[in-house]
Amino acid sequence: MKYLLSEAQKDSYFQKGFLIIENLICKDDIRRLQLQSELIGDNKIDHVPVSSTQVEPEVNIESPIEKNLTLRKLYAIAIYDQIFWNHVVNEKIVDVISQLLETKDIKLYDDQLFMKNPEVGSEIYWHQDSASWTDIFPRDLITAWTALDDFTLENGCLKFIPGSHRFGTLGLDSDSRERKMERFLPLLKFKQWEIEDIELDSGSVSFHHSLLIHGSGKNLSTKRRRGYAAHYMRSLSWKDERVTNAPVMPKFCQVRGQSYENCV
Ligand SMILES: O=C(O)CCC(=O)C(=O)O
Repeated sequence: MKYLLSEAQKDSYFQKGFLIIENLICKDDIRRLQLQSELIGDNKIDHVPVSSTQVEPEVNIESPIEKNLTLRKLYAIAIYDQIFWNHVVNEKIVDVISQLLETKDIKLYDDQLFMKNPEVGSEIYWHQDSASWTDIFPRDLITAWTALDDFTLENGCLKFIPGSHRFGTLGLDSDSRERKMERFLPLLKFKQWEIEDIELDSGSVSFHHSLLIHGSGKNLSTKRRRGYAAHYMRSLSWKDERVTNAPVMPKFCQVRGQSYENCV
């Protein structure tokens, strides 16, 4: 193992549902990811298919904003792009995941590059990731979320509700915003549900549990706020085929260790 967590870091993750490691990724690697995200975001390379792109929901088609600035996010890109795949298998990140999941057998569930463009970069409302990834059990996947830019309150940094992962699945992702409010708001009123804003320097990585309630603000700055989220799970996780509302995913890729029969 290249990167060993202290007992205090592990305890903090289990208590709070997230762990921040500052400056985990070296400047050269971040620069490479920044350049590649601009090329992909500006549609200058063609190995990432259009099916991997999602446009901001509230963008007016008549708007004078250039098309590449309307991109909300790209997903499932590491399977097409070597630079992002190299990041997914970055030893330091996978070492952390391995210690937090307490296994050496790890697969990638999915990955997402959040572009959060200026002006149109929208808020991401409170949610739990496992409420969308309904068919994967156990519901303890971990997202390694790498800051490609500096993250501030102004440009819409991540927001976490520490400890919320310990309360199970609290609302389905398909719930309306009002319904989610109904479910989450009573929780937010307790003192222990204070919101933590996660301001980060580029190169820092935030690891969060798939049941942690989180979101991010609107981008009120004049520049893109790019964050790359890779979602990891145990190779021993299983997919419940009876679940009908789960996203259709490409084949899950092995990141470290081995795979198991009848598992993901
Ligand atoms: O980057 C963001 O703004 C939100 C990220 C997020 O919700 C996630 O990675 O699960």
